Amino acid sequence: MYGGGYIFDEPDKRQLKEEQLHDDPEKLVEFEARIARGEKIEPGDWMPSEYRRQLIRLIEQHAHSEIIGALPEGTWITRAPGFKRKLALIAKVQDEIGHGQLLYNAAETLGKSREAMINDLLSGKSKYSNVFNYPAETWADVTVIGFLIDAAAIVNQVANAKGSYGPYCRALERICYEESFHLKQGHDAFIELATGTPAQRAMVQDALNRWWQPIMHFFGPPDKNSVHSEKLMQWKVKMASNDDMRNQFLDAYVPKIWDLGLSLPDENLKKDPVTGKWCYSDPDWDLFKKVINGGGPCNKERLDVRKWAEEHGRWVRKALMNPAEKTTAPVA
Ligand code: BYC
Repeated sequence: MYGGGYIFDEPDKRQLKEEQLHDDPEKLVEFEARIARGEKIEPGDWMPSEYRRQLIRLIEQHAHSEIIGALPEGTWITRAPGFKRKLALIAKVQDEIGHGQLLYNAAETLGKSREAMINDLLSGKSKYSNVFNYPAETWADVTVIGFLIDAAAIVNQVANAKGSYGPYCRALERICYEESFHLKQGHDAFIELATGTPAQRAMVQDALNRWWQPIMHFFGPPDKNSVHSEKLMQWKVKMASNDDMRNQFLDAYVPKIWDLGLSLPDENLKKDPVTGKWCYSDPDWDLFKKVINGGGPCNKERLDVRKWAEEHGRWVRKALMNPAEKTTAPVA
């Protein structure tokens, strides 16, 4: 347990039952037939232990990404240019935390407790999206996150909302409505800079140059190196491969960036007129591995902020769980 167990003292109460760890071959055939018919799998239904394990891994990582993802933009709330941008950013950051809640709820239906998930995030056992381990240095970075990272997330989530696990799909549908608003405000702020003064254009170009590689990494390793895609696609958890999602994103958003007269830091980026697929330079996959395994520029800072929040929110959780008990805020 993280930090010697002083954040959450409760053990995971919803351990998987022993019998669920051994898959019955007949049940597996029926389960796969249900998936093939396009049926949704619900929490009480029989499912192979590997399906459960994979879903917990993926949904939990997604939930952590929302919570950690709120941090780079959150630091800009007080510095957002003007009242309108501040209001939109406050609402967006609040939405992202709400997405985390929806996703933790969905993962809990599979038998892992919220406490265990948070502990795994804080101890570094669980991953979260690579993109949130980079600093948001300028206001232009916030516009790139709101426009392009939300766009990338939408490509992934619109596809996977049609997947097989009911609670995850329903959470994704709701999240996509809100992300569409985030994308619109991000696009609007991005256009404002791209069509602004030379200094504003230079600032947004610089942000694009720095964020492009992390965005290419966002969709995961190339299909040939993806560990989980084959099984997840067979079970309709992932509805498109990493490369297909990356290609969909490039198709929809590269023209919008070029239309604004901005460039992307990849001279090989172009659409192949014959295959309709985008060609690009291979992003640095060693760097990707380093970042997702704790070695990015902001991994430590991000987890330190979450640890601080858990520690300083402990008395609030205690008060909520035991309203009759006298609880006081610790003296700072
Ligand atoms: N970052 O076999 P693969 C948002 C890991 S938040 C980190 O292809 P898979 C927002 C992968 O976990 C929304 N790790 O994996 C919030 C695996 O490692 P493990 C973020 C990554 O699962 C606030 C290994 O690499 N979206 O939008 O088949 C503000 C092998 O990869 C990444 C989601 O979280 C990565 N980018 O496919 C603004 C979507 N990519 O677990 C915006 C949910 C790969 O074996 N996740 N890895 O140790 C997914 O859809 C899938 O997990 C992925 C990867 C497509 C990302």
